[in-house]
Order: sequence, then C-alpha cells, then structure tokens
Amino acid sequence: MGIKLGIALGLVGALTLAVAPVQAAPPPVLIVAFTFQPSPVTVPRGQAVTWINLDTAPHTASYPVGCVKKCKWTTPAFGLGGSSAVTIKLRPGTYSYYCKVHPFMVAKLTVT
Ligand SMILES: [Cu+2]
Repeated sequence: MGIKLGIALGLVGALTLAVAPVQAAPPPVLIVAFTFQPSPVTVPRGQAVTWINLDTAPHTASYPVGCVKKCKWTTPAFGLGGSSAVTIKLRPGTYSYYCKVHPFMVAKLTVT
C-alpha cells in the first residue's frame, strides 16, 4: 500500500468515526389494542420517541400520568395510522406516561 493511499484511507476512517451516531434512535412505540408496545421503551436522553397508532380509537402519549393541561410533554390525540414524536429531555431513569383519552393506558419509558 502506498503512503498516499494509506493517508487517504486514514482520513476516510477518521471522517467515518466523526459522523457515526453515538446512540441509535429508539424503535417506534406501537399503540395496539389500547396498549403501548414496547413498555418500557428505552430512549437515550435528547432523542425522540415516535408513537404510531394502530387502533381506530384516538390516543395520546402524555407525561406525567394524570396530567391534563399542564403536561411536561404530550402528543396531540392522533387516530388510526397516525404518528407523533416527542424529544425526551428527562434525566436518565424510568418514567410512567399515559394516554389522556384513556387514562387506564399507562406505560413506561426508560431514559438512558
Ligand atoms: Cu388512548
């Protein structure tokens, strides 16, 4: 291998490292039969979680459980086939969130 080629490959390697994501985005949470799947969903702090509704009923994902107007975060209500994303800024830990339309729908989210 020539010196120039070696330098070029080294540069490519450095650039690849520079642009590689530190942590992969979490998988979407599917809302199916009035449940959030998976629960808990794991999300690195600062990343977005996307919820996809596969029910005919409208749902939200809202935090904290029981919040109505003063939620720390919430999606709007969205119906069948709809989706909504929230960037999670909570500190690392495990939290419960819920659906404002169906308060019995409670699930967990783990921030790393
Ligand atoms: Cu709901």
